Amino acid sequence: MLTIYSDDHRLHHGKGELNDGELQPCYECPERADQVLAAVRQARLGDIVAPDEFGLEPIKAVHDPRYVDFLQQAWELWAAEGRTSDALPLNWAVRGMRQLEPDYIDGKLSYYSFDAGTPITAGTWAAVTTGANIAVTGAARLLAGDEFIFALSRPPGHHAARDYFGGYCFLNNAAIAAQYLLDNGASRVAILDVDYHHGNGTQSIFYERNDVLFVSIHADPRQEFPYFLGHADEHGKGPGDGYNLNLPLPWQSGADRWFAALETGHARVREFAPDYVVVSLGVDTYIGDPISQFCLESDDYLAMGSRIADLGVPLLFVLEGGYAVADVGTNVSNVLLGATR
Ligand code: 6XA
Ligand code: ZN
Repeated sequence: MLTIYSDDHRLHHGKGELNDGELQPCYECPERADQVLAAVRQARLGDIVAPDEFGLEPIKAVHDPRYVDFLQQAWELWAAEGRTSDALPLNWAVRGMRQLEPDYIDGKLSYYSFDAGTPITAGTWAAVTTGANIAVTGAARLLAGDEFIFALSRPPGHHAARDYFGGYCFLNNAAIAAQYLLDNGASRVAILDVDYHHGNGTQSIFYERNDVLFVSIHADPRQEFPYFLGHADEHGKGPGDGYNLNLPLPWQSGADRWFAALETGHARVREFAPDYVVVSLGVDTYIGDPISQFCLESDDYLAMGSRIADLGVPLLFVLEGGYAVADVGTNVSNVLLGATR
């Protein structure tokens, strides 16, 4: 296995997110990646290399160029107003309101987001573009013949859609990698999202396409963030009909229910016969996760990795969520260990 990693993730370090009615310290913090890196080293999972630079083209192949330009400028526009704290949006265009991009930075933040838990800081742009480069470097290595890559980056990506951020995510690293694979020779790519939360961004990006199969196992959106996407009856649209499979589970689901859902997803991926599988690897399904309500134990992640590797297709694991900082390294490295055995 090869891990792609850069210290640049530290450049994104939000001070706070709105949670339980208070501005609380961000769960999505640099220590997460530090722990995962330490665990990958300790488990001797193979070489760790720096990403290559791919510029904005692979990013703009997935995200609206106007959104990408906004992300690039957002901190500068915010700081120009004399603000030194993180940039956070405050209101959104709900039913009956108009979708027009405002001129003022506060309005732009609202227009290009869907929650108040995802601060933009001075270093966010540098961190998220490095994250995208990490994912694309992983994809390029698969195209060159590697079979098993881990893209170790943060912040995560699967909530980021074509033109909005939220859920701690700005650029959709898994989607960018999948599109890069398709643009460079692959015919079909499956994205298997095992994060506790539904990958609404990934689903929406590929919803009308049949060259990307999206399969997600997640907490039921009737109970859990992101609330407004991720139901079982969302199966794709037009040519994409049948190429989106949501497997929502109730709060308190443990290994029995989770692995039963994985079997359903596994069968669908095999039927699709992809050239590559991108795994959105969140371990916030862990019983000790501070923001989640599933009950997987650390040993279950070994079985998860092993069953995913049974797909028999080259794999790119992309780090998503997981906030039990003391255990996130063990849980992620267990998936990777399970997959390499
Ligand atoms: C909202 C919860 C954000 C969830 C982020 C995540 N405060 N997504 O882990 O996978
Ligand atoms: Zn998550």
